Amino acid sequence: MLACALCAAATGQAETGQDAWLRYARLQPAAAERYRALPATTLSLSNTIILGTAQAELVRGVKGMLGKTLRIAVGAPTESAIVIGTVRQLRNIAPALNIVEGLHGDAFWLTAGEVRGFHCIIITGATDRGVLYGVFAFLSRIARQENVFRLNELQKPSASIRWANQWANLDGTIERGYAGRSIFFENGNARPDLTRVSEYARLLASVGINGCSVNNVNADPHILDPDFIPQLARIAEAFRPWGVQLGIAVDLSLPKTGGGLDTFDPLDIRVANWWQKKFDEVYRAIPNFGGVVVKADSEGRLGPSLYGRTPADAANVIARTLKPHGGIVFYRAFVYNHHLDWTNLKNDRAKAAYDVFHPLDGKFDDNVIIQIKYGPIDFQVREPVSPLFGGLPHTNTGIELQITQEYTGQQRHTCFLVPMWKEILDFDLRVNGRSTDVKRIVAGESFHRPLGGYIGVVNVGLDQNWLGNHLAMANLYGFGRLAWNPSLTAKAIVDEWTTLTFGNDPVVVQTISRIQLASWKAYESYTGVLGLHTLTNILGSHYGPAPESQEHNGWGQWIRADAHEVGIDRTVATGTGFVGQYSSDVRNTCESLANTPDDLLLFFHHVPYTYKLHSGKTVIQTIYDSHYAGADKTKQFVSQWKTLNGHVDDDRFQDVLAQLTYQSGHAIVWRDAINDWFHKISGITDANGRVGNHPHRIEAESMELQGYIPFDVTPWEGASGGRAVVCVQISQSCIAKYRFAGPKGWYDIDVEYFDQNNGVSKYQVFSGNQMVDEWLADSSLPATEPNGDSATRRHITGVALRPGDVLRIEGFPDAAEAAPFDYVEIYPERARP
Ligand code: GCV
Repeated sequence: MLACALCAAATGQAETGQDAWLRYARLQPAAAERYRALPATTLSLSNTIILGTAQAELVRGVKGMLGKTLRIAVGAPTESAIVIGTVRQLRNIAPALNIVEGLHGDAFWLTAGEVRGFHCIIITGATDRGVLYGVFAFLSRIARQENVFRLNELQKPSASIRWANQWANLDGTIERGYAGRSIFFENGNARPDLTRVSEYARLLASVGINGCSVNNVNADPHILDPDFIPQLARIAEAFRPWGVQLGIAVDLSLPKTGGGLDTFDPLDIRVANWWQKKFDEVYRAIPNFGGVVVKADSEGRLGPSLYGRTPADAANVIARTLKPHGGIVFYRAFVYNHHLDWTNLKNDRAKAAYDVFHPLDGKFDDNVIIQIKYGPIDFQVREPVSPLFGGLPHTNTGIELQITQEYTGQQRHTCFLVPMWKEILDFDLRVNGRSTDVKRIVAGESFHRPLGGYIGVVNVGLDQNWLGNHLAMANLYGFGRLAWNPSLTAKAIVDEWTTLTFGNDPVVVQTISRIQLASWKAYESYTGVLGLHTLTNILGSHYGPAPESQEHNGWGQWIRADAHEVGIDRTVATGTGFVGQYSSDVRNTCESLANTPDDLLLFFHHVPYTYKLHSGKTVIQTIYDSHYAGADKTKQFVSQWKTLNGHVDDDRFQDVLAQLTYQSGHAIVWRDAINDWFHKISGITDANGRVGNHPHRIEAESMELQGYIPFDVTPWEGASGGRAVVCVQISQSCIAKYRFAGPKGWYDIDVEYFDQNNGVSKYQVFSGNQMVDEWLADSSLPATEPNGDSATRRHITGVALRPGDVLRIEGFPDAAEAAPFDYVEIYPERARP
């Protein structure tokens, strides 16, 4: 790998992450030697557009990895070749070939055999798209240095629906997108240059994703304007060579709000006709249009309830217009009232989806899929499986997973979600006392449904590495791989991804896999444990810590923490009754306090802080300890990553180092905010003496201030002691001083400051008259105030201090950012608290 890194440097090629896992990096000569017998020709059995793409990809991959340019041929072989084509074409040309059974839909088969007397490698599938997937699998094998000569590999996707959703707005912004502007839209139109869209489709196809809905589910009415449909057609054209079908999200009120009708009642014939006419227009422009996603009666979106109609009425009216063209309606089960009365202990948002959809089971047309978020709340760091998966045996269902890390660190934190998705997919809902795990339900197997599958909310942006964090791309890769084969282990997936993305060096693969596999639980440990959700600011950014925001509002993400107890009682016996939505087997587990697993305890039960878990520890001590352990884990990620210096290219090494370093600082912000909050509310001290006790910490407000003034941070837990300092001197810097009193030696210094997105303050740190560090607060965190979203840590190593030395922080405000900071920690080198 070192050689490869040098190679990239020598050719001046920066590793931007744009090629993601499709880098096709040159193999070392010894490894390349294993492929010397590869045929020199690739022969396509037909010249369709997708087979053309597949053949070009084969040439590109082989050229990249082996440095050889395959000869391109179409038609019948005249020499040994890598043959690509559908089964039908293969039968015509090689009737004697014994073709494997079971090649349907998007399945493919990699094999070797005689074609017209020549020994060939054969990549075939029932459809062109299957062949394309086979080509990607073949190239992946070479990249991972596996054998490609004695192949007999049949691969079938677990489910027919494997879609990406993008929440892009037509103005170019992305709802819950963390990697720049939309690749699809800008200024109310599709982008003139759709190169990134084609590249994205290539990435999707390489992991078997076959559809993509491109606009926000909070849909803009203009998406179906007559002059917008041709623009959608351009996007569909960019997708088509990669076998990705275009979908869009639509607003159900459109017939009224933009269609000239006085109603959008789905049972009004004028409304049905309106949709019919509209989608006829769409299919004229985009014959392979895939379908629509619907968000209705949810978070302020209008829906059928306005007319006393059901989601089935609404879904079916559109489904019938799409049906003749093979289109699908994805109707989202994310339907709930966000004005719930929080004072009523029986109210429970978690019950909403089942309450609305279960009574409609069997009433949806067969080209409707109910798109269900994995848990009953909203993409939290841990939730139980949505009971709705078990409540729709006569309806098609799909699972909605979130690749964009809305509640899991927004790609500023590394959080590999495949282990969580695996737990959800493997969960056995025991419907009617029989084994019914989620992966078989959404595959359509358990209830013999014709359609079903996986929908991933991705939200890639124009940033070169698509998601804004190189390591986060493992989530997109993992989503595709799981949708194809949910039985793959998280380790197998991450090892594959790492090898393709960073190369074959075992040190690299082991180290990155270790970090990735530990990252979800680490994130959970410092954000919200025991089933408390991600304790973030749910009223704004969904990013930093703000536990209080869960409570006392209509959004229903309550944790019901008071001075003595915490958690929601969702039991049938005494609580909201949510547990009753599960089958009796699951109910028996979750209804009982003793049987509920610790990691979901507070999702299902309201217990005293002193309640002892299965682990033997109390709830409160578990909260304290986990937040320390989680934050410590992120510190290890940094040191583990550092061992890869020289093993991965410098560009990505530095990018990831900066990201993990920031994460380990923000994990401390999380740790302290959540622990301080529970400490204050419960009044129970940490048995290990850490919470509220930071021996190396000097609060900014306690320093000698010149120009800086103390500032109460909101919410208070976003700053140590609830306070920070801000520089309110216009066009001047401010100073905070501290006289060091510890023993002479080498020290590390951490400065906890706030990096808002409405200014670029400068900070300088001096020991005596000597500047030891300076930096700009120039990142784009989601905050315009000092709080838990903007809190950031600067780590300064190796500062020589003697008793009496004066440490000086000088802050230079800019625009609306008043060079705020929270505290300084000074500790002997390598003894980070
Ligand atoms: C697109 C959450 C997000 C919203 C999102 C919604 C949904 O509430 O915060 O941004 O809206 O889910 O999935 O519809």
